[in-house]
Amino acid sequence: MKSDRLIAGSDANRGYSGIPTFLRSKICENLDAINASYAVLGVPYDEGSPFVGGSRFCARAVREHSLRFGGGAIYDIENNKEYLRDAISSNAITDLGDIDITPSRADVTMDKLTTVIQKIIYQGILPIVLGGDHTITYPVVRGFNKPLHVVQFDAHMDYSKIEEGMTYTNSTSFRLLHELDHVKSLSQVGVRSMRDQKSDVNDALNNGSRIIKMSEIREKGAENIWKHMPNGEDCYVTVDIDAYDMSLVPGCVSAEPNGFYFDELKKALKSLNDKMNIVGFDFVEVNPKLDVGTNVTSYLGALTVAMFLGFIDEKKRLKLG
Ligand SMILES: [Mn+2]
Repeated sequence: MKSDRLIAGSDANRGYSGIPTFLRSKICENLDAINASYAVLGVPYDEGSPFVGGSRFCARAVREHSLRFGGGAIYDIENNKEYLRDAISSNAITDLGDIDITPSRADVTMDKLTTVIQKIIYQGILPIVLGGDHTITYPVVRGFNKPLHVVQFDAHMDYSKIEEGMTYTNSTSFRLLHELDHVKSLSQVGVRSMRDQKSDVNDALNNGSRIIKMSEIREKGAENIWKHMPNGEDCYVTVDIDAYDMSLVPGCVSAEPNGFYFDELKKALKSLNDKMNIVGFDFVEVNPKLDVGTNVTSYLGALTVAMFLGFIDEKKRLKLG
């Protein structure tokens, strides 16, 4: 360690110092010339939350807690692997900052989000989108121009009918997304909330959704739930923090019991990445204002995002040889 260093910059190794970009990646301000393999984008939007707002601070909190992974890699002692070391040192990850929210104009904000996603995709870069609430997944997936499968990790269906013109909410996102022509399939994993409506579940099933309940995950094992997915095809993944068990996520307004434990979600993400070609993912619904003092929910979010990106990056590097 250098002792003559004056400023904790991009090589800072203390979680509380430095400017919080995701994993201390470099900021890119020119959307039309992104020089990276992975682009992190924040969407500080929570106007789609019908109960307690505050998830607009999710992206910022996840970035902050990502700084706690010092040492230039994500190390997993379980398999003695370092993830993302080359990606971090070669600046393969960049941080685009946040969508410029237009308050009370969800239509405008979500159009901006779709436009930015299109720009990222056009350059062959994999987007990593940090919410915000779960509204954001529909405008993100709308920005993809090729057929893909969507996997949603969530305690809830988010499949409500559009009522009173409320298009962009976190409970309608997957009904809208499922109607997109290029969405080849929707898998809804970990759904268990007893606040969901039977009619919405029926609609999703009738539209071809594959709902994978916790009972099925525990019976088969989290790594054995993807038999219905066609090998190697493009897949977009969205992780709602409330997929995790209520006991793990005090900073989430919609937490539910009987959810994923960390090792289960880890296995599910790893095996999904092994089987499919992941073309992008988002992470949503941490509400730092509700969290406990240590902000464990934001930390779990940063860990989940960094870990999943690590799996994706490892597979890409192995392919390249
Ligand atoms: Mn959700």
